[in-house]
Amino acid sequence: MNKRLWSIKEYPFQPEKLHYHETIFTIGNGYIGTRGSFEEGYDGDSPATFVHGLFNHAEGELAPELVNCPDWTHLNIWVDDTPFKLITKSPDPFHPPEGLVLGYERRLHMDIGVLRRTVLFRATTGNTVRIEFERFASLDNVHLMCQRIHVTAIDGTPKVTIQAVLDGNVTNQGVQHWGEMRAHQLSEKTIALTGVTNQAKYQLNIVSQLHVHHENKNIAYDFNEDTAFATSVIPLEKDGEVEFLKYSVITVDDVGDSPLESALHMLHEANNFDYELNSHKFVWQKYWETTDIQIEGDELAQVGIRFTTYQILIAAPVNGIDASIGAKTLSGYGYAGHVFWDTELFMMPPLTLTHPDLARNLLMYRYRRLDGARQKAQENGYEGAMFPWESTDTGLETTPIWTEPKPPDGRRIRIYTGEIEIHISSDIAYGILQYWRWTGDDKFMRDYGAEIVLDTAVFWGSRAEPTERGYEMTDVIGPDEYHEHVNNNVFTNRMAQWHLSEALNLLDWLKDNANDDYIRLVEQLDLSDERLNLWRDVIDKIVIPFDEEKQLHVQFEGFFDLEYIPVMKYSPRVGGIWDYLGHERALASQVLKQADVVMLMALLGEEVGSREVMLNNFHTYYERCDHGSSLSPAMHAWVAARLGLMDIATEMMEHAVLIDLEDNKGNVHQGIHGAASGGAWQMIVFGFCGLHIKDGQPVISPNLPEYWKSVTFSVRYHGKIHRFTAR
Ligand code: IFM
Repeated sequence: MNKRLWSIKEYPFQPEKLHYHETIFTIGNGYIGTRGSFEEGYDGDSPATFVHGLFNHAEGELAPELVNCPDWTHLNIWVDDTPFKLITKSPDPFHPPEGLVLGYERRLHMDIGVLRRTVLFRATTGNTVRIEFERFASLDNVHLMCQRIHVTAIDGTPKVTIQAVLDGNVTNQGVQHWGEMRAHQLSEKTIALTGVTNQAKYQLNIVSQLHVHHENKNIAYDFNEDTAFATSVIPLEKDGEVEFLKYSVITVDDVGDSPLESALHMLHEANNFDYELNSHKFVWQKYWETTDIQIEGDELAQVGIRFTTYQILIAAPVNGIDASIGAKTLSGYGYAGHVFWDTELFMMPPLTLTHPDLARNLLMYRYRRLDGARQKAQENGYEGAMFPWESTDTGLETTPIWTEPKPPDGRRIRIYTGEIEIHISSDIAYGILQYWRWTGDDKFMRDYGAEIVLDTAVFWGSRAEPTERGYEMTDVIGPDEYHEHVNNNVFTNRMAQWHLSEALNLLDWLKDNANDDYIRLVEQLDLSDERLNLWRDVIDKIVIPFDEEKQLHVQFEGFFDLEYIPVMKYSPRVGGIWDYLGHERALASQVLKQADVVMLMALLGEEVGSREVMLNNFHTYYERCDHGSSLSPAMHAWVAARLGLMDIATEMMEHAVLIDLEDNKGNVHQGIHGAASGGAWQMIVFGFCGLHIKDGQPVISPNLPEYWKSVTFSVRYHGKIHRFTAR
């Protein structure tokens, strides 16, 4: 295995990119995500551990957010009496430094989900040690987190002190979500914290043990109200070595009847680092067996796609965890951990096609929140289920209605997406139908999926406005969020039309194949003949704006009356064109934030129109799009590759696959762009390799970038693994 193509490295230490690396080096296991902050801390750092589903709405805040939990990685270290910190040069040239870092390397091993760091450190005494850090969040037991710290005396006979810390004094960048936080000693060797969030009342337990592999091992325990310490002091001989192990277990009040006891039990079971590491590696191997894409001829894209896929895999909740993946995964504070359409249309498809159990879990998250969607529909005067634009643990709409105040004048911008960005209900239906098509999981469809697809179809039937032109949907926001309060957005209307017709097909299938479920759902959702006729009428007559003369779709009515701005002129640039033109002007122009009509072509392919229409659509919207959203480049690459526009496809691919590694949106410090990560996988598999189902079998029709020699990947279709090599 070529390590270079399976890992991300920081060498030497780059303090100016501290927050970027904290995000990039996130580890996780589908239950927790922990940013790559240093064990010993660093001035201005932003450590965070998020647990799936642990949201809280603190008083005075605009919306609930994922709660930052106590940092299980935290360690204080001294060599002799010099605190171990990453100081790379002496602050005062005339005095010896207080400890000096002589060497540093950090590497994320994506093949096995392990973060390692090696530091060569000289204490004020002149004694020098090499410290090797290793951490992982076990994929074998997702409640378990393991650390190994190996210290070797390089020069002299240093005394090494390690203090394992559980510090309950944590906030979300100043916002307090913890109502109570208590440190305690749980058993002779176990330090523990128990916290309860101040609004949602989730109880979190985190328990840790420090183990020392050395003949002189000794550990002292100490506690104050919200912090617990386990401290060990080891005098090393010349060339001596010591290994410290810290095991931590996190449970929320979701594990059995007694989460604290479960935590303690799991902690007692974990006492062999190599055994835990091997069990963890074994699951990773299974993950990669089907998910990995091998690109021959492009090492940059190879590392890029492994990185984006790794990010999806560490964020995907494993079975039994009632959560979905937020827009920034579990890697940062961005979007407060909220779940958007990013999940079903961007992050889920790679899972649907490679690890359908993980995809199913995401769909179950939506199923369990159907009542929230029904409540939203009702509150807005509609029928059926209308999913929230931003979702958290409750399933209610949680989109904030204002942005945070922006400097310099503290202005806030009104956010309307929670009220009128309604396409998410079709996006979820698309995710379900795609899951069904690829897995053949009829049982899921009968028991859960159909209810979602049908009740969201009920919503569309009630949302479509009958007018003399047919049916319209006014006052919406499409995927391109630069344009608010628009009428008849093509993406929204066309996806609703597609959704309704899929719902009718599904009903036919249920009638023939699962009649009991058909009868149950018809009754429960009131799928009367009258309602189904309404759906048929909407399908026939919904307004899909189209310019007959130019043979192209019009993103929404009146779009081409807006100011035309040649977006390409403003390149190269990092952010969206908003940053240059300002909010008002961008809103009043034809500049698009992201793929909208292009996205529709990615999802529905040739159903959207003839090749001529597809090409007209692509060229028209591509030159107007500023990719202000990270969701955009991969979708453009996908569609361009299908249309054979290889220069554009290749350029967009390079942008998409390195969005986070190259920080080409400039905001990686806020977290990974989960949708862009999932989009990158789809861009390669569906776009460049042209994977599709033909005559009941998956097949490819590749159009690769010129310098790619081949792409190899696997997918599961109806339970069977198919391996493809595209050239
Ligand atoms: O869901 C996206 C949206 O399409 C664009 N703004 C960011 C959201 C979260 O990623």
